[in-house]
Amino acid sequence: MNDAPASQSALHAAGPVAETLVGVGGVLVLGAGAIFLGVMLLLWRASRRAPGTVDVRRWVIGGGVVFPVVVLTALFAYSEWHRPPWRVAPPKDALIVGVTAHMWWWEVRYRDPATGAEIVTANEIRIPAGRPVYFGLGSADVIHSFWVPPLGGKMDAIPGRVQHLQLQADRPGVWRGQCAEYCGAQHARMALHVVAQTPAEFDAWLAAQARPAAGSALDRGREAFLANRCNACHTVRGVSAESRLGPDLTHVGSRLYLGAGTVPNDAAQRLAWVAHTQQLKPGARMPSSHGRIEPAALQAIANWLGELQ
Ligand code: HEC
Ligand SMILES: [Cu+2]
Repeated sequence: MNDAPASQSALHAAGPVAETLVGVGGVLVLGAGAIFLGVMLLLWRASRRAPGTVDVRRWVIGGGVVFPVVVLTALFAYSEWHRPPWRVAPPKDALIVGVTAHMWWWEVRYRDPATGAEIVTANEIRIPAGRPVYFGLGSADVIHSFWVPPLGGKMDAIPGRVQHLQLQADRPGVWRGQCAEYCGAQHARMALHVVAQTPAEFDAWLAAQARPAAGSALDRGREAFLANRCNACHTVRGVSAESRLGPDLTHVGSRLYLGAGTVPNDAAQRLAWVAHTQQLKPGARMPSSHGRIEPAALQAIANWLGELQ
């Protein structure tokens, strides 16, 4: 993985669905530009003609009715023809990923191909390059919208419904996505990252995610995590699985960012996130721990989170 900031540009397509959208968008922009120029030209000509010499009826019917009907019908047919596949059934070779939007983070679910067990993670979606990925999108609270512009289209996540979206990355890389439907105070900090890997790397990653948390029960950080009831909201498989109010932290140390793209996941930011959550992401549904948990225990928790690879 390189260190360049992950692209969120809809113009730099990294997969077939996004390429189609860029192509259709280009045709629409060129067509609109040509029509705009044509209208300006007519306006210029009209301004130079004497009043009363224009056949108004002909222009209103031709330019105001016939022309738009022909152009819009053609555009409709063209864009329908190129519409990305939003079919209800996933293609046979697709990877299926469940995504549930929360205020203001993304819960991500896979099936372990070996056991069929559910694997839960958050805010970072790893996918194998070159294979279609079929998303089932839901929401736990309000309407959100799932959008990773370099990889494909956008789809709303609506409470009480499962929506579908298919994306594909042509090559390994990291791309940024963003909630695209205003959903409250921290809508802007509701990003996600898609990491496309080679199929072998992806399989190894998925197998690692399926395992329970690493580390020993004697770890000070683990003790402090439980003693301070972080597990009232967070699951760490193999340690505590009481709640899913917050992101699953079983392998949080392996993720690129914390807080849905709010801070990079390094040692200093892990401590800062737990201590000063409300400063980094005001309104986030997790309390700051600064002043509530003594510094040594906080440091131990942050170190332990880093070890949850
Ligand atoms: C009241 C529920 C609640 C409690 C208690 C809580 N958290 Fe959280 N935590 C959340 C929520 C919700 C998020 C997601 C915040 C966001 O990004 O908007 C979160 C996010 C996180 C993240 C970032 C995960 C990621 O992948 O982005 C870490 C790490 C974390 N919490 C650690 C802790 C620790 C350590 C404690 C105990 C000191 C704790 N949390 C207590 C609800 C809680
Ligand atoms: Cu949003």
